[in-house]
Amino acid sequence: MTTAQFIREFEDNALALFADDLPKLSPQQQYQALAVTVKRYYAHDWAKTKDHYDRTQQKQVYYFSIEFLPGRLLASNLLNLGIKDTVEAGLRKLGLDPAVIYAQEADPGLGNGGLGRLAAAFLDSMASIGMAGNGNGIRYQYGLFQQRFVDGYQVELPDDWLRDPDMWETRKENRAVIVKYGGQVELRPRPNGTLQAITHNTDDVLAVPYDTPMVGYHTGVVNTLRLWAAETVPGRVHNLAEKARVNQITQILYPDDSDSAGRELRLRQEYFFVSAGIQSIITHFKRFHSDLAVLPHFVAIHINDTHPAMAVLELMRILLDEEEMSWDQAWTVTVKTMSYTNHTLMAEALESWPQAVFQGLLPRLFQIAQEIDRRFRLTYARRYGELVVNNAAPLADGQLRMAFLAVIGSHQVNGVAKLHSELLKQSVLKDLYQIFPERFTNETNGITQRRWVQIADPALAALIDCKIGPAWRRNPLQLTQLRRFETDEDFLKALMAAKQANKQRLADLIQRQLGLTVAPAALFDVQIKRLHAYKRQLLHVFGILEAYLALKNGEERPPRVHVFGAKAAPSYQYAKAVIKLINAVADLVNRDPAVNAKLRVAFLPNYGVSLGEQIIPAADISEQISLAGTEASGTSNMKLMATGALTLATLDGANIEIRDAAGKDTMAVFGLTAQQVEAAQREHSYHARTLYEQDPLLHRIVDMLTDGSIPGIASEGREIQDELLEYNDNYFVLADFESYVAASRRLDVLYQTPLAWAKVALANIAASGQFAADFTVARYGREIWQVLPSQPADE
Ligand code: GLG
Repeated sequence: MTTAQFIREFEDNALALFADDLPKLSPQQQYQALAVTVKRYYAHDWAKTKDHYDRTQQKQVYYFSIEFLPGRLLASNLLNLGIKDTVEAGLRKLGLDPAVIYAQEADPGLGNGGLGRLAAAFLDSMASIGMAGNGNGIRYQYGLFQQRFVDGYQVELPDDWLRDPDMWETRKENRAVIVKYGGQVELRPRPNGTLQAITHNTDDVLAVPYDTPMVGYHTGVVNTLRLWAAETVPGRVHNLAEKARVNQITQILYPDDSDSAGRELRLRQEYFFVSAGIQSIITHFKRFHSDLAVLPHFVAIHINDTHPAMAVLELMRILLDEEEMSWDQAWTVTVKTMSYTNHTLMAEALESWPQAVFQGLLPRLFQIAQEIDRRFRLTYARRYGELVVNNAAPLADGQLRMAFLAVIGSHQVNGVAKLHSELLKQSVLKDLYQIFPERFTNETNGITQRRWVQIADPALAALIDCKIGPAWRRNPLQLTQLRRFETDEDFLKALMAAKQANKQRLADLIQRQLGLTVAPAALFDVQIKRLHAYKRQLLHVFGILEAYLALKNGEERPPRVHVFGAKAAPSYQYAKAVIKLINAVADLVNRDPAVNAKLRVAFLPNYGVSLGEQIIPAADISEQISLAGTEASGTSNMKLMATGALTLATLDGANIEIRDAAGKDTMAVFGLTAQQVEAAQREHSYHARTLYEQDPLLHRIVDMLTDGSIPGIASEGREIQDELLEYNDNYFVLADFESYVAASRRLDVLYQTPLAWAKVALANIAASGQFAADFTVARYGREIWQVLPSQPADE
């Protein structure tokens, strides 16, 4: 395609859509016309890919996830289609600014954080390595709330992301299915002696799929993300209240990835996309096969975290009740089809449902769960003893435990980083690990360098091309070749200059958004992730206060800008208190002329994928400071290293593997190890108050929370101080403080020698390739799904 061709098609589409010439349209209309133009460039490949899968009957993966955070798709589609440069040149020729047009697209906030972003990255990667993989989830009408700060407090506004039409989705009315809730189950004997379950008086909801293309990077493969919307069943009488109840199912994303206790609507959501997804898989499968026993040869269903764990029950239901399989056969098929990823050790995130709630909403599924439970106990009690079996069974203490159900109903179970996968076996899943050791495996998370480096940091990408050619764009492992240039001063200087330009852009954004001036020459110290006690943004704040006191004391420090991005779940009071604290400390520091040439704090509101694209390329320091043993993997650690930030970290999650890859001296490591934390917890040997009493600096900082030195945090300061002193500091902030400050100071020292710093930054970039999600999904394919990457035949 030439620029001229593109311009002609773009102008035609604009005219057809809006009956006006391009220059007269609003940027949003221009964006829409551009999206329509781009759609035409992949439409053929999308149809061809589906057709190819049907004809070859290769095995397909269905990735079930209650969250997908794809980010804006325009630039990514252009990049993956290989026409980004051509299109941008065309836009400029027309006098349009590509950045302005890209910004018109709503960023679909259909997820909370790492979990949802990982799911989206996997889809991008599957298409990009030519793997037959689809997403299955929910088309939320409102995404994760938009965050504003009012007087330093988080305020949540609805995210009406569909106000302008989503240009990529296609409504597939002809693929709608009916999802049934409630009712009474009748068991009728079949002639062959088995029982048939029929559920009467169900509450029926129409599930309508919206398909979004997942365009592969230069592969011609276009896979599908299928998101389901709830509607009333046509032709049935509905009053307004009923209608509202149905629409509610897919109205909002739960803004809390760690606490979904007892929420019936959440349970409805889960069954909604699980049932719709499985029904549509089976219907499609039956177009080509008559024997459901061979399902696992053609279909792999992945349970992403526990939310879709009832997929085990729903597939069993269909095989037993609709396909008339025997229990044993249905169970064999189900276990071979399912696999499950655990994403957290946090107890509150291991979903369980009160039996009565589950049974009321999904009576037939509950019967099946009971039968799974009965057989599980019967099969393993003798060998492993009552205690182990009771600890591991799906039903106990009036609860249905979804993680256990997922393990029992899957042939493979994985954690998301080496440490996490080990800890799973020792803690939350330890009893099931005894019974099914062969099922447990690790698949360390990954990221898409396409978005985080190629799109978000084009200057760095171009520099890399200059040295090692463009092959890394296809195969990020090639980045290791950059090591050869660690003594190439000109290159190191160029790297730092590119970083500097990115920092200037972020400084401009901070100026625009917060009215705060920051110097791009300062160290940009970044922590971007959900606000959670275990992630310890509080430790970062304590580090800032340490520097504040030192500067007030006349000490010399290289200038630093602390950049935060974090949303707190609206019901998570402690997290919101920390948000208020960060903003209050920002006010204190930024307004104090005695320190503010050396120390600034910028808390940018509404962190999400798009803001991440602006912050990440500008980071010098990546804060990955969770209490060891609590962060399953982390993925911002990988994104930040890929654009050359140095990691300040505990030995937690994937930090450990990052250090192993980049080299010991490339990371500023501090703090207790997971083992030490576990021992301290087991032996109750940690006493936060003693530390507070013995360490004068800590004492001073903890006191600042309540003595009025930080204005505006009377109640929040008290709450946080109580957590530290009265509740014995559950996340060991005080314990790790001293070594945190020491590690952070080592980075100050290194920054004094720009070339030494640049060398470490380069080592990080060079080692980042192994954390490409392309490799992660290829491993899932080999080890879990038995689906290999393959390109559709070019015809
Ligand atoms: C989880 C974990 C993260 C992990 C992510 C993706 O907390 O450590 O990187 O999943 O596996 N709830 C999450 O975001």
